[in-house]
Amino acid sequence: MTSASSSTTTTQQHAIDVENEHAAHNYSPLPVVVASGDGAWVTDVDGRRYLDCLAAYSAVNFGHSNPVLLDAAREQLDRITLTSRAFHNDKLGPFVERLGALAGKDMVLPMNTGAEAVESGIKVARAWGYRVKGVAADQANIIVAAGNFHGRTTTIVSFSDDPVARNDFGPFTPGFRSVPYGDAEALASAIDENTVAVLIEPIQGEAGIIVPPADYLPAVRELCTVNNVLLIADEIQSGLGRTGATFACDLVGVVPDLYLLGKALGGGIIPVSAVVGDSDVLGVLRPGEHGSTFGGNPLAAAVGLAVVELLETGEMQERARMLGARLHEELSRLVGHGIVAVRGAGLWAGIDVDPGLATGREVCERLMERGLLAKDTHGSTIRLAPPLVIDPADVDWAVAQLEAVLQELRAGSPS
Ligand code: IF1
Repeated sequence: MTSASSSTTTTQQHAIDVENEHAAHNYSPLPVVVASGDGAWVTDVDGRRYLDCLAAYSAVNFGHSNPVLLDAAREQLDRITLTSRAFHNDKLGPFVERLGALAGKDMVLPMNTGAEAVESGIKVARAWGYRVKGVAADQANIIVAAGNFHGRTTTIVSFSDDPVARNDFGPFTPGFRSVPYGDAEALASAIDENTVAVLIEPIQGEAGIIVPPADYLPAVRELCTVNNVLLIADEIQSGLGRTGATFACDLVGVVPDLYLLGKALGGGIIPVSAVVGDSDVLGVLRPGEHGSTFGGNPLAAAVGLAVVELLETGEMQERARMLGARLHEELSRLVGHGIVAVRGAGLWAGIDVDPGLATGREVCERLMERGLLAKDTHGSTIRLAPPLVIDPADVDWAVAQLEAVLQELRAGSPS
């Protein structure tokens, strides 16, 4: 039995057992059963509180039960929630107009999940390649980066290099080339006349919050421009305030041709995703070629518009910048004391635990015992990505819990 589950109560264990018996086993959650949330904190079925330092993989950037977003959702719930795109609805226009403006673009393709935004970006890039760039039929290729995470569909896992994400899910979709992340020369050699797009995370999330060298994305932008190739930035996790800017691309002054957005765009309430670009690219889509029953629905648009309004003030980005600086400064003190390296930007940190000390999972279990929820990745890395509404004192408290767990582990004491 793990140290974490030793404190699992009967109420928790019952909920876990029912879920395990009837939900497919595609996850291995920490043994905590969350029942409610407010801001950066959640409460379990026994009334214990935890600081949520995962924020649903950044889908809850603006906090649990954000009152402004809930009000927007409630107001729309009482009017109309779903119309389909067979008709117009009075919320979609304002949403796409304001989201486009936030990104400095004039067109938005509304979808639901992140994977759908990625799939949509791929389809748009291919159609643009054939119809605008003049690539011969079915010859288009798209360049991606090693270590990428863009979602779970069969096409997207086709260009993943994570065996767990791909094995036994073939045959795979052709038309993708993978190059090392952070290496502009490798990318330059991979481009040919049939390259229609480079699809990239400005900061790689699943790979362990990998921040590329500062000159990398500008070099990729330049290569794309010179070779008439679309730059598609997957900002599904890095965008919408997380890194201290509206988009992670802003941190290095890069403007992609297409932004892929998701997660926080739905305010932690419903899935809302989008491809955002200019009409010379997104305008290639013609009626009937692409769509979604739920994409652009009035409830999604109302929540998405409220999210855009939150971001228009710049307040959330500023919080992420200020508190992120504090988080990274505090974390850097732990390097050499059980922590090997810390990476990230804004309120987003990838922390490599000394593999001789513990696995990332073990650290997360001990953090959970202390009332902090975080998630491991790739064995020894843990990620912190609290809601941007987190109190400054809670940032310090989170680092103090990590420090305490490291001390326990170094002393070899049980939790
Ligand atoms: C899972 C990670 C995070 C994403 C980027 C597209 C998508 C994601 C950059 C797809 C999704 C997720 C989904 C979740 C775990 C997760 C994740 F650990 F795998 F890397 F966030 F850190 N682009 N990320 O990060 O969006 O279709 O899920 O809405 O799949 O278990 P989605």
